Amino acid sequence: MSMKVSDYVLQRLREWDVEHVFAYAGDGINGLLAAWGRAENKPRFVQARHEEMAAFEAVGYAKFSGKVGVCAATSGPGAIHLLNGLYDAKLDHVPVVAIVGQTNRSAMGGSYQQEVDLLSLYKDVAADFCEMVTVPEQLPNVIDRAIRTAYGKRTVTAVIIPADVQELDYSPPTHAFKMVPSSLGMSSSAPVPGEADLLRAAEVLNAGEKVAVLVGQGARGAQAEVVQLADLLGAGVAKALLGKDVLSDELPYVTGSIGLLGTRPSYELMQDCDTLLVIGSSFPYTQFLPDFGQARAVQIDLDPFMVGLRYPFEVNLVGDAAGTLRALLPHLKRKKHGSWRKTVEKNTARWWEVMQRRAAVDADPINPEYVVHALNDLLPHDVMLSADSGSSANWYARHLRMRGEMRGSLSGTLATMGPGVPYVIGAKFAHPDRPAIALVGDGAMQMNGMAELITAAKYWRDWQDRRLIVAVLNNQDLNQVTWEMRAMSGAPQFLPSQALPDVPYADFARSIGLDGVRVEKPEGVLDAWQQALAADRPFVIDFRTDPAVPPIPPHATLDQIEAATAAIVHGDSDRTAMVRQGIKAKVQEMLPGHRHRDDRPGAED
Ligand SMILES: Cc1ncc(C[n+]2csc(CCOP(=O)(O)OP(=O)(O)O)c2C)c(N)n1
Ligand SMILES: [Mg+2]
Repeated sequence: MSMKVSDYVLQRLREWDVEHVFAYAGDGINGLLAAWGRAENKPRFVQARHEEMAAFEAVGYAKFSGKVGVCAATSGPGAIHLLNGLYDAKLDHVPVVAIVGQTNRSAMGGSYQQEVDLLSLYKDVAADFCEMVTVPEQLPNVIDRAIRTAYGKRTVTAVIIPADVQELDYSPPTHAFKMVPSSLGMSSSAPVPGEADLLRAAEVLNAGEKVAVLVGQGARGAQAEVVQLADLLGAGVAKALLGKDVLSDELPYVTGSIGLLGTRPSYELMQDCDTLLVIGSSFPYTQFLPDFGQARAVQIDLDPFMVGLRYPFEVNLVGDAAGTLRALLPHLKRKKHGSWRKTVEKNTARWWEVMQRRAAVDADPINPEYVVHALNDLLPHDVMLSADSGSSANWYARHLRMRGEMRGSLSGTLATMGPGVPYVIGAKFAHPDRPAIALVGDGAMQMNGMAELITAAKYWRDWQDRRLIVAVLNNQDLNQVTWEMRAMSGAPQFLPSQALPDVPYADFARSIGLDGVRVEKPEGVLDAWQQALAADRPFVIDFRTDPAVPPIPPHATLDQIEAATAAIVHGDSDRTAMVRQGIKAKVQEMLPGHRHRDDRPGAED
C-alpha cells in the first residue's frame, strides 16, 4: 500500500520526536485520523474536550517539557477554537505547532461549508510561519520549517492541509527545478555577545552600588550563573511571573514576584536600586521598574526582537542567558555586601512574615490566602503548578515559595482565563511521574476546567504518578475583576456580570470517577490538601473562599484606595465583609516587624 500524505505527516512528526498531539476530530482532518489508525496512534492522539483546551494542553506540554507542543483541529470551527490557546503560546514565547484541516481544494473560493480563510485568520498568530500544503512534494519541508521555526523563534507556527490533500499518495520532492528538499533536526544554539559589548555591560554593573536583577523565563537554565552574579554584586533578585520557578525562594535575597501581582520587596528593590540587570524577561509593566534616570540598566535576552524595550537600557546584550553570564562574570568586580543587600534581605524576610500573617486572618468562610499559603509546607519537591487568571494568580505569585525542582506557570502575557486545568494535563503528558496542582477560580473552572476534568478522567490511569489536583477557589464571584472595578473606577460590584452560580465541583469530579471534597471551614484546609496529595487519582478540592479578601497591589496608591472607598459609598453588595477584610489585611502590614513603613508619596502600602 502506498503512503498517503497523512501517513507521511505523522511519520515526520515521529521523526521529530513528537510523542503527543493534543487534538479534536472533524472531517477537515479525517484523512489524518485514518492515518493515526494505521500508525497505531503514534504520535499519541490526546483528545481534549474543546480545541482551545487542546491548544492550552500543547502550551502546558511545551512549557513544562521544553519541547514543541503540537495540536491539531479540523477546518473552520476547529481552527477557530484553537486560536486563544495559540495566542497564549505566542505571547508567552512557547513553541507550538498547529496542524489544521481545510476544505477540499476543489471547493476553495466557493463559500463552501466550513470554509474559512485560514491563511488570513492565522496570519497574525502564526506570523512567522503559516503555510498551506497543496501538493505532496511540499512535505517534509513545510512540517520541518514549522517545527524548526517554532523552536527557533519560540513561537506559534501553523500547517494547513486541505482534506483531499491528506488523501493523496505521498511523493517526495525530487532533485529538480522548483523543488524544495528538507532535512531533519537542528542543533541547539547559545549565542554569546562580543567582548566589547560584554565590557560595556560590565562597566555599568561595576559602577553601581545598589544592583537589582530581574529574571524571567529566559533565565531558566542559568540558575547557577544568576546566583554567582547576585553574590558577586551583592544584588537582590526579583522574578517576573513566568520566571517564578527560575530561582529558589529560599535564597534570602530573592524578593519574589514583581508587578501588580508581585511582592512589596520586589517593588522596593526597583524603587531604590541604582543599577538594573534584566535577564530573559519581557516583563511589560514599566511602572514597576526604576524611574527613568534613576538606574543605569543592562539587558540580556536571546531575542533581538525583544531587547531594548520596556526600559531605556544602556546596553542590550543579545545572547543566551547562561552563556552570556558566564562570559560576563569574569569582568565583574566583587562588591561588599553592605547595607543594600541587608535591606533587600530584611525587606524580603519581613514580606514572608506579612504573608504568613495575612494567611492567618480569619475570613468568611475561608481565607483564600490561607488555602494557598498552607500548601507551602506540603508541596512535593518536584510538583508542577499552574494558576489560572483571576485572584488565584495573586496568591500563586505572592504566597507560594518555589524550591527544589518545582515548576510553575500560568498565562503570563495573554492572561487568559481557562488554561489552569489544561496546562497541568499537558504537564502530566510531559512528566507522568510528577504530581501536578492547578489553582483555579470558580469562573475559570466553569469556563473550561470542568469540561477538561473529563479529559483527566479519560487519561489518568496512564500516568505513573496519578496525582493531578485541581483546587477551586469557589468565591462565587469573578473576583479579580470585581476588585479591579473597585480599585480602578470606583464602581460598585455589578452583580449581573460578577456573581457566579455555586457548583458542586467535587461532586462532579466524583461523578466522573475522580475524587474530591468540598471544604467549608478553615480547619478542613490542611486535611483536604493532604487527602488530595495522598489520592490515587485526580482530585478536586472545592474551597469555599471569601471574595472580600483584597488582592492589595504592592504599590497600592491613595487614588486606588479612594476609588475603592467610593464604591463602598455607592453601595456594594458585599461591602461590609469587604471593608472588614480590607482593614484586617492592612493591619497585618503594620504589626511589629513593620517599623520601616514606606513614607514615599505614592508608595502607600
Ligand atoms: C478569556 C478571558 N475572559 C475574561 C477575562 C477577564 N478576567 C480576568 S480574571 C477574571 C475573573 C476570574 O474569575 P474566577 O475564575 O472566578 O477567579 P477569581 O478572581 O474569582 O478568583 C476575568 C473575568 C480574561 N482574563 N480572560
Ligand atoms: Mg471566582
